[in-house]
Amino acid sequence: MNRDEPLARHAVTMSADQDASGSAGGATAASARRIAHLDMDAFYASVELLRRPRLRGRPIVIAGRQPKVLRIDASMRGVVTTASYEARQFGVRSAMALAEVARRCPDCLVVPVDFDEYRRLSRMFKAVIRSFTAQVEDRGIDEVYIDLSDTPGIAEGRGRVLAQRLKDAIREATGLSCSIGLAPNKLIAKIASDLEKPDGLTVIEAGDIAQRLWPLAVRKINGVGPKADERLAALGVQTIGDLARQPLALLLEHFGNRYGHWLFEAARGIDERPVVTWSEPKSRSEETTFERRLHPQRDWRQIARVIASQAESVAQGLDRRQYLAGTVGVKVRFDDFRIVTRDVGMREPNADPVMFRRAAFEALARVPMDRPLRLLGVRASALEHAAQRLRTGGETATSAQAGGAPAGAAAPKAPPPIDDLFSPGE
Ligand code: TTP
Ligand code: MG
Ligand code: MG
Repeated sequence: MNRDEPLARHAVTMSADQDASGSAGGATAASARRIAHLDMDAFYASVELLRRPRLRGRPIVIAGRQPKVLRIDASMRGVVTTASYEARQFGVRSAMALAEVARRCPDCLVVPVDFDEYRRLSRMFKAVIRSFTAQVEDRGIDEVYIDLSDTPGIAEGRGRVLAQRLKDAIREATGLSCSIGLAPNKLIAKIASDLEKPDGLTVIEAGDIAQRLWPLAVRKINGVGPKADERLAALGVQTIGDLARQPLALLLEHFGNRYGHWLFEAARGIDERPVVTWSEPKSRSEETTFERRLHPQRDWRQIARVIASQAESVAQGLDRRQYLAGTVGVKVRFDDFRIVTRDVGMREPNADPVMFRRAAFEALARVPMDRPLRLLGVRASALEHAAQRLRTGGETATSAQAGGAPAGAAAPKAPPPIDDLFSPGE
């Protein structure tokens, strides 16, 4: 098989969106659950202070890519990723413009961002948590949900003992502090972890809801954004307690069926979402960036070869993991950085390299090739697990079988002529 020599970079991605409303692990009774939300304190800033101990105690913000630490000045552009707690005393916050920081806190220092280091510490603290239990749901670089219901020691001191052990182990391994909220579900745990930051440990049980949650602003509920907050304020609802006093009918009238019901339950601290320890992949893709520009006509054979090989490889990667795709598409980036994508729906979800190749060529034929290009990619989406399709009685049982030769998929639409130029194994 020909190599596609001018490759600069080649990337394979299986990307997943975590879906916390899935049905995994819903067996435990809601009342019995002990769910922790753990969030690192001033995460990027705290990581920077680990290696710049002389800055401890000073107001700092993390922003920009400049080579060194600078004193804030009103001419600086950009926004704050996070601020140390010392800087927060001046009202400095995430997402604030540096010019505004200069006004509020003229002594603030600006430390450059180093994502690699934050990712390294993120992996480190999550590994510590996983040494306690595998029931961990990743929620981003500095936070997780943990289902501690079955973790040994959870019964001691309403769970405080175990939560403190977690905090101590993280501090020992990383030098960083975190805040933990421990509650019967994710909704309350998330609110709780924020109540005593930094270095907090807050336990809320079902019986504490009225006393602990109801005095708080409705905005503290993760899921009440600025718009909902505004509309609730118009109804005279400021606190979670105010919300709990609203009749269901009124909430349904103003917020619709889904969100209205959700608000009604949230105010009462009801949330049955499980801690999801794995995430269902949503797509798989391969992309290749070329060192030289490819001409849409002169380099057509190479373009076709790359697309064919990417399509086959994406299909094989899915097949190995027993996934089927309902959609296959291509991505083209032209030399002016314009990106065009085109998707083709499969008649039946499958992971058949031949079908993928045809679909990818069909998609490619829809891309107006009016310029030289720099990147080609194939992406499969609308994924489903082969086993799921068998369970739900998908008629294409044969195409869903793992590992075997692809079979039984519906007859393809007429493929573009280029398709037959490149049979597998050329
Ligand atoms: P957060 O956990 O929201 O904030 P934090 O850890 O800095 O502070 P807290 O003690 O209140 O938890 O976000 C985690 C990191 O994500 C934060 O350190 C920097 C980054 N981040 C941004 O880059 N932009 C933002 O707007 C926010 C909110 C966070
Ligand atoms: Mg944090
Ligand atoms: Mg966070």
